[in-house]
Amino acid sequence: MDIIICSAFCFNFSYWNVSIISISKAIIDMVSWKDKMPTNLPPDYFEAEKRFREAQTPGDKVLCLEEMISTVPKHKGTDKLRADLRRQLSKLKDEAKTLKKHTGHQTSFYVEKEGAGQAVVIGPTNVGKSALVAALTHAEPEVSSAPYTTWKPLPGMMHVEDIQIQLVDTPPLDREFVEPGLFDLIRRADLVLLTVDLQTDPLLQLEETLLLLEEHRISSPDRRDRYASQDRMVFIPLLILANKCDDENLTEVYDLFCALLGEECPMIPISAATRWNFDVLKKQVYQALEIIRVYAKPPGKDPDMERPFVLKRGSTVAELARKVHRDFYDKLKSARVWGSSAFEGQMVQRDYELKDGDIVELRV
Ligand SMILES: Nc1nc2c(ncn2[C@@H]2O[C@H](COP(=O)(O)OP(=O)(O)OP(=O)(O)O)[C@@H](O)[C@H]2O)c(=O)[nH]1
Ligand SMILES: [Mg+2]
Repeated sequence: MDIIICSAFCFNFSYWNVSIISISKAIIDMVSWKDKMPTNLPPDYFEAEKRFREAQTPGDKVLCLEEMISTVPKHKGTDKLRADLRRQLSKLKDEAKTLKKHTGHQTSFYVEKEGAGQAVVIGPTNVGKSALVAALTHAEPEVSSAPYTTWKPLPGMMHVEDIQIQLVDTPPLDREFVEPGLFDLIRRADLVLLTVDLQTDPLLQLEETLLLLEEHRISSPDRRDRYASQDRMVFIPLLILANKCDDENLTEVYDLFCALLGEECPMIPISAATRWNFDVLKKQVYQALEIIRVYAKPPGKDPDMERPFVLKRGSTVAELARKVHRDFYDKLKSARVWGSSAFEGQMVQRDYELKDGDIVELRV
């Protein structure tokens, strides 16, 4: 087993070495673009560029680069920049393909994001991660009282009101042995659901798991102030799920657990077995993802209230337009908003910040 782990590590290391060199080269190329950049790039471009720099894998970098390209205005002054970005994109796509071909084991830890956000369910063995994913989605992971049952990630979609959020069941996160690739999976996620077993020393489980994450430079934004150096740290929103809270006696245990822990992290008591408190869990997952739902209304027609557009909290009318269609983003003149605006159907500009539940009519 030691030999397998060791050779897996060496292989990983040599892969990351190559990958880090090519990613660094991509960043150096990006810096040299900066000198020639036209001044009229929108703020979205710089946000996508920031995410590009922070992205950990070629696949994630591809997504960010595509976003950057979509935000560059089309005119003579940006021709060179767009060509350079496209060249980088095709290089990174090749890299992502090579990674898929050569790292058979790691690819099972690359879970394509679907729905409004990806939440990974992590924690020590036997805390009920698989039971939770099975109870909240249509996925069918194996649930067993035997430890170390799950050995690869399994995604499922959880309905929350009118949207779907992806939950990913994962193998145990344990100091003895962690599946290679699990930390990369966590780093790519939008939300971490750290699960502990309320019936078996939850405090120790929580502390151990947070420590393991920290050792791999993963933490939550609430804990950001603790780190003098935040170099190469990834901060992902985190909720603690205190599972197996099956009856009233256990809610007392939960209260004690909260008292011991202080106000530190947002925590939800639940029971995968009885499905208790799932409504609260869903609401908090939705809030922690920091997303909003916006409903598009074609001019002169009713809004489509069945399929909302999901945007990051703080998004503007222009960002909605880009989600609807690239042409809308380019040609958008104004919009009318029902919901957060001062009066119904108020005319607003591209930079108007939308709120959850808004109905928007885009005018081109
Ligand atoms: N009483 C009780 N038992 C639960 C609950 N959730 C899960 N279990 C039981 O806990 C055991 C472990 O559940 P799993 O879902 O397989 O645990 P896991 O965290 O996925 O374990 P690994 O795959 O080994 O990491 C099973 O016997 C489940 O039936 C719960 O809410 N209450
Ligand atoms: Mg499991």
